[in-house]
Formats: sequence, structure tokens, C-alpha cells
Amino acid sequence: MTVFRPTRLLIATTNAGKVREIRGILGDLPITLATLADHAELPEPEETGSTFAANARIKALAYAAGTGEVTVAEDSGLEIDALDGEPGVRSARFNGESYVEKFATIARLLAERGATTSTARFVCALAMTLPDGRLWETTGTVEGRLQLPARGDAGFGYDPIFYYPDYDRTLAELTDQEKAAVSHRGQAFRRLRDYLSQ
Ligand code: ITT
Repeated sequence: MTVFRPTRLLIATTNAGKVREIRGILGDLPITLATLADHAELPEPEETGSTFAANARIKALAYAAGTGEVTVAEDSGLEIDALDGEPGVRSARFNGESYVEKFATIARLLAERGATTSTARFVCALAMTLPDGRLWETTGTVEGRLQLPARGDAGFGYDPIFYYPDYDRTLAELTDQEKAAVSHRGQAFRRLRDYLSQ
């Protein structure tokens, strides 16, 4: 198998929380990590896919085409079983401007179904462009359940309502290192790190 060892990698996300977590996982590799801050002129591609993997591919290919850089993108989100997997790929755009409003929407939708909590998971699909135009892809998943009302102020997004039983805390009550050790993004990016280190 041909080993692929880029010296520079574009972390193609507009989400500062993702950037921080990804830097924490890939930061010790001998690779310069560029971000979209280095390419402020680029338009955001439309995430038209119906799966996390499809949207990760769309982002990786679009930013690679726009920059000529070896590019890693990921698409992630929260799947709530009692809501048939919602908000899923729509997690970033889900009903409500703020996360406080999004959490209230989730509580209301659960109540409409006679529930106060639900099993849930975060999913992360990662895609990296390869020099021959193909993509290297992987995924990560973390299982937990909803915690309403929200708890904790670390992390980002839905972390305050995602309870992780093994830690007996929400992801927003963890340090970045504790979260990365178990999270969907931690799993996917550690697989990428292993691939880049072999
Ligand atoms: P990019 O597309 O630019 O990467 P984004 O935030 O729009 O940024 P996504 O389309 O992949 O990214 O949406 C992911 C959303 O899923 C994110 O905005 C959060 O609402 C949620 N999410 C994903 N991972 C999360 C995590 O680790 N903790 C909390 N919420 C998370």
C-alpha cells in the first residue's frame, strides 16, 4: 500500500469548536495544519447530502478544489432515537437560532411524543482528499442519552444535553481531552492520525 504523508493539511471547517478539538488530536503530527482562516475568500459549499458521509465528501472535495490543498472535512451531528434520528445531518441548521432554542425545540418534540429523554448518538464522518483524486474516509460514533435541562458549559453545540453514562457527565462537563477520548470526532480523527503516522 502506498503511504501518504502530507506535510500540510487543510482542516476545512467553519466551526471553531471542531477546529480546537481536531488540533488537539492531530497537533503532535509533523504536519502543518491550515484552516479556512487562511482561505477567507472561499464560499461555503451547500451541504445537499442526505448522509454525514455524503456531506463530508462534498466539503472535502469543494475546499480541495478551491485551495489545491490536501483537505480534511467532516460532517457530524446528533441522532435522537425518539425523534427518528433527528436532527441528524440538519444538526447545525436545526430549528432555533441559538442552542438554548434548539434544546427547547428538542424538549417540545420529545414531549409531543410523551418522552422526556431518549437514547442518542453523535456521528462524525470524515473525508480526506488523496493526491490521485480519491478520498480516504472513516467514521466515529458515541452513544449516550439526552440530558434535559442542559448541563455544563465546555465543548460546543449539543454537548450540554448529551449525557455520557461512563463518565456520568454531559460532554459539556468534560475537558477537551476527556471528550476526545470517547467522542465521535476523537475516534474518527485518531483513525486519521494512525493512517498518517503509519
Ligand atoms: P462545517 O460544516 O463548516 O464543518 P458545521 O458546524 O456547519 O461546520 P456540520 O454541518 O457538520 O458542521 O454540523 C455539525 C453540527 O452538529 C454542529 O454544528 C453541532 O450542532 C452538532 N455537533 C457535531 N459534533 C458535535 C459535538 O462534538 N458536540 C456538540 N454538537 C456537535
